[in-house]
Amino acid sequence: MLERIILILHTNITEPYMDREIKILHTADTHIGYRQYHSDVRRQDFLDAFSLVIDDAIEMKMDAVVHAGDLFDSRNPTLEDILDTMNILTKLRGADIPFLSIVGNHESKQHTQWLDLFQNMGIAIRLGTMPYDIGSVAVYGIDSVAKSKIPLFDYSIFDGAGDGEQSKHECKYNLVVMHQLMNPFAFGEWDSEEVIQSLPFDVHAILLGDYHKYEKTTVGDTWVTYCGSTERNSAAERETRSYNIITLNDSGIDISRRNILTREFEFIEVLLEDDAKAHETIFAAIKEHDISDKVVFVDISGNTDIVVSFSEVEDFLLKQGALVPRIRDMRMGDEIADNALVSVSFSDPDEAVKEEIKKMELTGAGLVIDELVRDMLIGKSKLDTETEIRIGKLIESMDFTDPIPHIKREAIPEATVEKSIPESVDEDVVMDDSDDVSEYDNKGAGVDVDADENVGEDDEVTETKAEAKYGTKKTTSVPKQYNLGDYL
Ligand SMILES: [Mn+2]
Repeated sequence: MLERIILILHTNITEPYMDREIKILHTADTHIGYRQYHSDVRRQDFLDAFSLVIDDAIEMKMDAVVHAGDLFDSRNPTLEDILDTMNILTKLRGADIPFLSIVGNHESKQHTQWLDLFQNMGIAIRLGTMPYDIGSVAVYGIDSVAKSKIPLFDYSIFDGAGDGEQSKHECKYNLVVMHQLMNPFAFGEWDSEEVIQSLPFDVHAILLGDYHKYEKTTVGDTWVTYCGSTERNSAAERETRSYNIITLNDSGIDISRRNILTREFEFIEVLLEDDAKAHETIFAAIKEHDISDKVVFVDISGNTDIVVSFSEVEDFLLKQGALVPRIRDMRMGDEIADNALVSVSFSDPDEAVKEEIKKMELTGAGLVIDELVRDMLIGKSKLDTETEIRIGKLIESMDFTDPIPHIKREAIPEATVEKSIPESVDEDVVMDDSDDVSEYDNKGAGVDVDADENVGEDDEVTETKAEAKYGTKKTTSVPKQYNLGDYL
């Protein structure tokens, strides 16, 4: 005890007094641009949650806002996402509150980061190895490090660029902002103790992002805390969302949590008994809840033989005012209905329809989409995702070295086969895959080519026949540019 008092006295004597108390708002994982459940309203919700946090920071006259990564949900946010974010950050700057941030795993680009753009515009500061001082508080940052690179992390980058910058530093408190899963929490991948021991300065608090749930603990004398995400990124994030207020003064560091009001998620559990009338039971259960404007999960358990039309339940939820209707068939295991491909089987009355569809001579992709649209087990809200997955698989399974996938090779005269392989095919495919995020857009475009694809096919047939007719003269012409749609 006496030792402790002496230590406190010692601390107060050798470390500088703070001329004022410092208050920092710690937030993270705002995931702006996330169109959860393909809903534009949910995209706006994520933006609104961030805006609300910034409004609070202004109202409470914070000395700084620290954002511990994943400002954006993707490394390629839309221009709308970027503009909306800029407007919020500009509002914060208008109140003279600095926005200090690091790069999270979701938004991380190859070289220059979105944060660099915002820093250039004067609406954000990218934290790093050189401290950013707020009064007597120094703030450092470490961008998200991939799990495999953690053992290789070089702490010497903090050695003050060799001129003893850090040792001259006279701040009372040093904070480190990171976007990682840290020990001592159970899910940890990087040891807080190691970080604290390895950095060439005392670490008084590690302010974290990445884990979306609020957590707070101490490692030795150092605080280690997650503020939690600002919106629910999944149904698993059931707790009220929050941010942290870090208060630093001469008597120490206090970390308190403040809740954020976000859109409500409602969970409705329905047990289907052996003799249950499925839909009546489910509708009755839904009616017991206020689901207006909420994201609603109906979790079905019980007898596996009872057939449920997901799209009918979805329609009912929408009619009752739900914003997003989600049905999870727990009988197939939690979340399976959300993710797994549902096997398609047509009952007898549908055979006639099937025959008619055959006559339409749809392509492979066309058939896949047709099946999905007709599948009663797939809710309307899941059509986009399912189509993406199925068409994606179709594309993966395709051999793009084959020049004309819809026509049997034997039909093409031998001599022209090699020459008719256009080099541009591979480039097209590579281009489509090179950009992770717009991949969806490209796939969407790919899906949308039904009308064009027969034309492309016909053109190719004509060309090939012409080549056969006119021999080598014709084959020197510019190779045809292929679109992904030509293959679908
Ligand atoms: Mn995140």
